[in-house]
Amino acid sequence: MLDYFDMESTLTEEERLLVDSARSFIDGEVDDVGQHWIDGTFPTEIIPKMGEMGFYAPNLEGYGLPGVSERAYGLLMRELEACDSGLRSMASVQGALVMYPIHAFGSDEQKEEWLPRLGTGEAVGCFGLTEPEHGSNPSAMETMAEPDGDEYVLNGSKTWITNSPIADVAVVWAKDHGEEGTPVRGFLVETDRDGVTTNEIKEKLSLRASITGEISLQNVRIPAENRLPGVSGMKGPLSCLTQARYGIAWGAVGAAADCFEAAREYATDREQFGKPIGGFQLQQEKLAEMATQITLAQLLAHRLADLKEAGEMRPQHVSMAKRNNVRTARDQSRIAREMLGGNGITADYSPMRHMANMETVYTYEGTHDIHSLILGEDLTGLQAFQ
Ligand code: TGC
Ligand code: FAD
Repeated sequence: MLDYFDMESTLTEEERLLVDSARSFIDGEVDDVGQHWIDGTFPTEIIPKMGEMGFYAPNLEGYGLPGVSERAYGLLMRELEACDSGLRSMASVQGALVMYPIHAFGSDEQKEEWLPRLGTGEAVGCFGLTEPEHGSNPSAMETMAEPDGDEYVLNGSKTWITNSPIADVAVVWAKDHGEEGTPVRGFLVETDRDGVTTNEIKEKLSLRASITGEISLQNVRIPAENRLPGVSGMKGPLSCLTQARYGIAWGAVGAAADCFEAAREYATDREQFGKPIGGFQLQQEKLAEMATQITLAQLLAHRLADLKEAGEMRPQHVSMAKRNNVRTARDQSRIAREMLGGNGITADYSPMRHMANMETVYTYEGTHDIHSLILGEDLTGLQAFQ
């Protein structure tokens, strides 16, 4: 993988081992991601294998979790997304969006019940924040939880939920009508409860090797102890997003670097006008720009890891890195596709698949625009969302 400034030499032994094991896992276990992408399927047989490898929430401690460095977690996301954004999404949702809130805000019973099973991939989780009418502004959500004796009754609908059709448990964010001001709270909802349906959203033209669905909740009764006790308000879901966005900032580097390698290899092999196309100045300029932009994104990800390790990372740092690195991957995958000519539009090569995936990655976990506004507010003190 492109490493122009030799950042790999700064990795610890543990981090290097994790990169190597992720690469050999992908080579050995992920058979044909291009075919899954065409078919619109996820290779579900690798879900427990990814658990065995310690790919879910590897940066968390306890409950059998590896507790690796934040950089190692980022590098893992990079390796997974170099294969396909669908693999990184699987790990992001399970680790950062389901296990993290249980770990950070759950009761001891919730942690003991779910973290070991989610960590091994025996159980699959999903994260329900977005609603049909409330995407970028989730604080306007309509899903509600009404207390009724020692239970809650949930009503509402969530959409665009990664893995909801195959999930055993959903972390559902809803307004708690039992509390003054109806603050947003997290609820653990087992998907086999009466009143839960999780229809799949089919025929996506992006992130095809990932399962996406809705969560419909109609008078769903859950025990009151299924509420996450440790957090109240939008801070709950938003702090999960910070963890996942950190992984995306790294993942985008992997997707872009994979496109770069495909373009470089093609440019040295493919001949036109009697010589490899890589010998023409126009193609060299594209490779030079691609390598530069990917290197900048990679350096940003490494610095973000330093800040996270030191406990100095702010959500706005993550916004800048997610925003920049995904834009880089989106732009550079398109240039790589272009360099492959007609072959570039087939699934035999990765750039167009990554390019299509990046439309989702540019949109989820806060759209590019929303991250501009988060940065704009931080830089001016003036809020421009409304
Ligand atoms: P706001 O009033 O700004 O803040 C409310 C409280 O939350 C705190 N906070 C954060 N904490 C941690 N991390 C963050 N990123 C945080 N952002 C804000 C804040 O300090 C405050 O705390 P406190 O103690 O004062 O209460 O919140 P708001 O409701 O006005 O939100 C602003 C906005 C627009 C930035 C936010 O809603 C936003 O980020 N919108 C984008 C929505 C989004 O990203 N949705 C993602 C859905 S999940 C998904 O896409 C998964 S894809 C998974 C995959 O397949 O990989
Ligand atoms: P909207 O919010 O309606 O935005 C539409 C356009 O308006 C965008 O370009 C946006 O940038 C712009 N816009 C919005 N507000 C402003 C503003 N104030 N100023 C300027 N421009 C603005 N969600 C989950 O909860 N869990 C998941 O697991 C999950 N997985 C997903 C998987 C996929 C494949 C996809 C596509 C999405 C997923 N999402 C998930 C949802 C995702 O987070 C939302 O799509 C995203 O937050 C944007 O919301 P929206 O689609 O409703 O767009």
